[in-house]
Amino acid sequence: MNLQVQLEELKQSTLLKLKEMDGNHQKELQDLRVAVLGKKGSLTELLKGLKDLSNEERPLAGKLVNEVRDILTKAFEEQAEIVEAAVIRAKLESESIDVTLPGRQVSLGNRHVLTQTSEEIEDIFLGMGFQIVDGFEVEKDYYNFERMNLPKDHPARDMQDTFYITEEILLRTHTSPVQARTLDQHDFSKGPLKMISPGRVFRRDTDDATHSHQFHQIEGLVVGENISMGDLKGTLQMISQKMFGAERKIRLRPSYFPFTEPSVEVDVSCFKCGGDGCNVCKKTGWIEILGAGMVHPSVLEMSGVDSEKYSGFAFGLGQERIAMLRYGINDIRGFYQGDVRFTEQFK
Ligand code: FA5
Repeated sequence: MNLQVQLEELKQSTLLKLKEMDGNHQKELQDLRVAVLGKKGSLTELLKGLKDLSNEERPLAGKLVNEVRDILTKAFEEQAEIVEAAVIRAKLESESIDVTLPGRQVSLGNRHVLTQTSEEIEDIFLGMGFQIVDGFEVEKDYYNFERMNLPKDHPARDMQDTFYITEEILLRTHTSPVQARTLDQHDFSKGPLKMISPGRVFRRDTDDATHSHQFHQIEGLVVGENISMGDLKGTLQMISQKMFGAERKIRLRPSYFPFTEPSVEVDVSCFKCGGDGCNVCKKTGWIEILGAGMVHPSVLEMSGVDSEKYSGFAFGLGQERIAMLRYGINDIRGFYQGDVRFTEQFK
């Protein structure tokens, strides 16, 4: 058969088949493309016939083959678009969307109650012109004890045994070492020092409802000229009222810390029994929340601060105890267990 006729037949029959293809013929369309335009397809076969033609006939026939290939390639592309659109249309028609269905609930986390408590306390102090200072959880024995007036053989070290990294490096037992580090840096010619420092501390304590071997404190330190015990009491009273409301009472007990003189321990009336005595407050009616006192002159002198000219007060409060009092949490271990039934309550 004449090549020209064969080409025309191939073109017509392919265009006819293409026209009949719809959304159900994606695979057939692909197969037909391979069968006609592919490496071993019909058009390629016809192309091979060119070699049998005379020199005069060959250019014209070659042109014809190219024309048919272009027409068919374009037709395949157009039909592929039609088929694809039909597939999408069918899919859209078969899927019905119920716009009245409620959306899927996204579960959002929240900041830990200890973080919230710490931020609230920080806000109160920022409002009073305090700066917030960071300390080191892994601290030198020197800052944790010696600079706090607790030399190597001091018996009060026994109250704060801890985890040692080496003989000289330990996990800090309180946030008080930040006092010494900040005093070392402060330039008193520019005004008094007023800082707080929140952070994690560690002790060799036995865990129970109100004690943990790892907990959080906020250190406070004010040093300047003419700072007195009255300033300390006023500051503590203000914080207690802001945190616990007017109905909760506080009491100051004489106490002992080697780095303050005089020293006090501050208790708040028990949130559970209101002061009658229960298992949470160990039948005393009070829960201790912080230790405080007037900065010991030796602590000032060790930082090169003239203790004749400057005086100050310091305090260290337990963040967990504050949160327990505020939210009526009766077991400190809840803070660290990561149970969502606990954490979700503080959204
Ligand atoms: C101190 O740690 C002193 N550095 C506080 C201080 C600072 C006194 C500045 C004077 C001047 P104390 O060991 O009492 O003191 O601890 C302070 C607070 O941390 C306590 O009142 C209590 O609220 C909390 N606390 C102590 N031990 C634990 C524990 N094992 N678990 C949870 N909270 C604790």
